[in-house]
Amino acid sequence: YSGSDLWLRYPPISDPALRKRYAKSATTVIVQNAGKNPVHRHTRDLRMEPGSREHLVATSLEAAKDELARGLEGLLGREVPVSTKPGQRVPDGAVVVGTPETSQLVRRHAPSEELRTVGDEGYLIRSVSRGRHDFTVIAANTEIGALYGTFAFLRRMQTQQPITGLDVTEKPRIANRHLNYWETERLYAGNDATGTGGLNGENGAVFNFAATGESADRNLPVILDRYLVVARALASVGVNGITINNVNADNAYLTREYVEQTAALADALRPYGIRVALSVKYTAPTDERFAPDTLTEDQLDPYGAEFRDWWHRKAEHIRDAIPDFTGFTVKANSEGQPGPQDFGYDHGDGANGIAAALAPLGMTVYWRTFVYNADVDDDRLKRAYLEFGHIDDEPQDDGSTGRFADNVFLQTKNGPLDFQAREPFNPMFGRLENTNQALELQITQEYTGQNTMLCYLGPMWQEVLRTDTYTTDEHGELLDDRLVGHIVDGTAQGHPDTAIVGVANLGNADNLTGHHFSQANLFAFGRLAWDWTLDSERIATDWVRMTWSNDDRIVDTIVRMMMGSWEALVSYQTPLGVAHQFADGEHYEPYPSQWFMKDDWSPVYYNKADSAGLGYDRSPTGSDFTAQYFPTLAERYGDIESTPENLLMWFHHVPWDHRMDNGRIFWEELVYRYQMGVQYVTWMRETWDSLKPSLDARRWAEVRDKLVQHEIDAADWRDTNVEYWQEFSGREIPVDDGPLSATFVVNGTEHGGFDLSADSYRIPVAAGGS
Ligand code: BDP
Repeated sequence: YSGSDLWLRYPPISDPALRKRYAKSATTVIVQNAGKNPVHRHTRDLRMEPGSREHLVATSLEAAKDELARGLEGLLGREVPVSTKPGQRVPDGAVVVGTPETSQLVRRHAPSEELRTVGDEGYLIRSVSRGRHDFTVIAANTEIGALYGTFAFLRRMQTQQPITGLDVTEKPRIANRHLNYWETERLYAGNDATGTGGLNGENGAVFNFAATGESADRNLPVILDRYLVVARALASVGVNGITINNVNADNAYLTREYVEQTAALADALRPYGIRVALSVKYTAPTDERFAPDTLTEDQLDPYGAEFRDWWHRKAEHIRDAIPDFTGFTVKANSEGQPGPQDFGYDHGDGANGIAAALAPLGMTVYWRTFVYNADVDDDRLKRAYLEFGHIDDEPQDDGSTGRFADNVFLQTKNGPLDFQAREPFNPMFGRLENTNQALELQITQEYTGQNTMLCYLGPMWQEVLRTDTYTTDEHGELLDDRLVGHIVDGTAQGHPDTAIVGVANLGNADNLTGHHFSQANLFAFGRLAWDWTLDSERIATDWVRMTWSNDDRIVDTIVRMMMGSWEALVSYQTPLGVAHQFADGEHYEPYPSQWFMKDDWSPVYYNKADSAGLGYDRSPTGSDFTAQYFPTLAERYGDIESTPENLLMWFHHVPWDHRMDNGRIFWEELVYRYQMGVQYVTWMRETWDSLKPSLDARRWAEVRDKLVQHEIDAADWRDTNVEYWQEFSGREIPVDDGPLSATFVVNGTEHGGFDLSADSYRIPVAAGGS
């Protein structure tokens, strides 16, 4: 088995008693009027690749019906009759899916006052008894809500929970749950790059219209099986949008030819509730390929009619092909991308200019805040707040505060640097109060082991979302419910529109993400985007049950591997708050001694290693970045004694003999952390070996190969760093009195004697963390 179905594999339930119980409660599928309201389709001749397994659906209810049929057949090991007729009789054990509009059974059995509470995307699942008949109703106000409910019902079976006595109501906490899709530029998901060029002339992208050699026939794209697997999987966790091209945008995506292609993709994704957006370059209006419809640089005035009309025309053209197009993602004045500052305007002017062009079309601008400039700042981390904070604070003529338009989201990475394995949260969350903010997380593992290292990111996102911003009001009083999650879900600041964005990791590998365990990160992103209060271990457990096995022993073992894997990676790559120690370019290997092109692209800029110690002083004695946080955290992070140890070097230049909480000196703890991290990987490899008899051969072997390489590369991180730090610390490699079962080599000398007992492997998961 290749893993190509992600978590929607539906293998037969092996426990016969359970299978029988489930079969009794899932005898028939009833989805009345499933094909009644076909979603818009722009491309007349949308078709699947020859010999494909999936087929195109025209409505979300059809998708729900097909999914139930597919899922039940797989799980129960037999076909289950499906009915779409508007008949009255509900057989015992039926599963009824629909909306009040499509189904009189839903009208009868799903109380409308309850349905009202679940909104546009929520659902209720309820067990109903009528005389001798028991059945299940999955009801929603919209077809997409009904599809989400269907996946939730199937998930209960996939994870072997009860499907009787149900009274479930669910709705998402965040409205826009989007992916940004980067694989077109960087192939972190380890895709097969040997295929033919795709839409964008790149290899390895999940959406690759030319993959079947039909490039001559570009306006009649073929939908590959995997697009629909991805669409189903994303719908199953509630992802409802995707920006399909890289943030370093290519204007080609705005040409007629590309829009046609994108429209075909949008047609295929639409029944699954997934809407499409595009990344654009701020200066696109000057691109010659749009001639004669181009502007001069002088006309790039975001308040001018030419600029706004140009963007309006482009958006309108896209809207004609993609009526539910969501809008544009913009990376401006960031890493060499052009932006309003090049023409004497600021981010507010630029974002609002495009937003004004989109507003009449109901579209949104996702304006990224990933800006930095080491030439003007002593600390790159300060830039975003310096450029965006004052615009958010600006008094307006109408008496309101904040200049950004209502249809602008500022899209901000979780941490102030750049998707490092551990960062404190970005102070933009909380500090900005009057602007819609989208949280950007990186699902693709650019800095977290790419497709080689097993690193489950659920605990990291949980840590970010549950971190307290310690927001105070104008009198300096602490406010309740000001975790990062409350800012993002709109409850803290009363924003009506909310968004979370994951930089996705989908490619054309058989298993779609390169590493089988990277699938878990996509799954976890979707679940947390839907409900950020979910526990990452619960999510991991669901994923393992849906993907690998329902055997409790196996589930426990794999979940245990996953839960410590992120903290382990932090430990062997960048422990105790040191960051960005990567070799230039591909961001996988260590190179702590490197100076690369620019200060703030260089490991030495971040580690500041010297004979006194290690780490970046961002306290009031250093760059004073800490002042961007609210007072409680500014104080806590400003003082080395109160800074959480996992962020020590983020905020301080830590003396080599600084005393840690456990009594060790900093140097010893540092080396110990590197070693612990590697030991965890060794433990994962050994543990995985023990699962060989219990798992399917191909996937087991593929993960085993990854773990072997993972262990080698983790040891390289440890040795390279410890060796380099030792040049500055001048101290011996510490050992302790534990049983000797592993050694490591630094400067040609073997070191060992760390406590390798099982407990030391269990790196605690820091929930609530920084
Ligand atoms: C960095 C990536 C780069 C992205 C950039 C961004 O290395 O490819 O373009 O982030 O977020 O981490 O814009």
